[in-house]
Amino acid sequence: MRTFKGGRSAAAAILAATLFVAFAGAAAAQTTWTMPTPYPDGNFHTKNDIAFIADVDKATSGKLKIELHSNGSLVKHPEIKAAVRRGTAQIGEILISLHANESPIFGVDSIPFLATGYDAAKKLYAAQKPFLEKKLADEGLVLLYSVPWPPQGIFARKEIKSMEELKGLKFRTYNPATQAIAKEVGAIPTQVEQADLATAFSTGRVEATITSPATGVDSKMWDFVTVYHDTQAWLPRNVVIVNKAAFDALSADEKKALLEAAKAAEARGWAASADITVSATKALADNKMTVVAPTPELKKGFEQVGARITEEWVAKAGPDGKALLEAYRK
Ligand code: PCA
Repeated sequence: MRTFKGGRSAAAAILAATLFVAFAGAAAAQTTWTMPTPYPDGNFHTKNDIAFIADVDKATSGKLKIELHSNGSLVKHPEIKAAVRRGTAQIGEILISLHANESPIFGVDSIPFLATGYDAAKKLYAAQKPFLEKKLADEGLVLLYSVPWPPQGIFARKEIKSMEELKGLKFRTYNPATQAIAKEVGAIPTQVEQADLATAFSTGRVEATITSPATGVDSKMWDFVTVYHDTQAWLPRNVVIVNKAAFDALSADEKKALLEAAKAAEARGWAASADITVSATKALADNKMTVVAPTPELKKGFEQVGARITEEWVAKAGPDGKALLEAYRK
């Protein structure tokens, strides 16, 4: 009995040890990254991230797993960049212009009317990229890919025919540039993340905003406002960033897989953004919103505000900003 028992436990011990070694081996060979992102699952940026994660999984045969936490569920948007810097999250997505107060370089994509279509936005990204990568590298971050939102328009309860009509409105902002616009026109700025946008409108905390038709659809803006002004003022971009130490810890093959998937995600994301501009604008109309082109007066007033914001940006951004704009305008 004793012998039998002893033999059994020895065999079990050997089996357990074998399994332990096998699992430990697998665990050592597999890396899991945490990826907080700000926008909801149905959003085109998030869908693009999900496809990116699947590509990475496939190209590394499951060795690099990325766990997505969308809609600010794990880390709130304003904290995502810091979380990736610290390495509490290895990878994350942010609207880069949210951080324009840290460096004007981060905010160049949100200067009104500097780049208003996809071709111009692409050119601006190319001009910004070396400066952006350097700023991020200073913070221990690697840029993986960057995708624009559709061009930005004004959502309001009635048609706004001039910038003066925004005066006194409770105006939802999402970055320093939209705060600056609100201040310029005498609106009352309130910073609200997209994740909280519907609540902010439904409770009356805000009554107008500038954002994309994509966000308009994500947040079902037709429940709160009636008019979308297709001003096409700028295309703000999201970036997906990685903690440099986490990146450096990958094998050469994994790095290659990650960078290739990122390249594909960037191309796919730009194409999706352009498609969404059309389909989401249509969806606003289908949901009984009035979609209008800006009146000449609104456009002129908005452009004047844009010109003042451009001047302020140039004054703040120094030699790097000047070089960036020269590269863009070349
Ligand atoms: N949607 C995001 C940022 C820009 C956009 O189109 C938002 O409204 O928060």
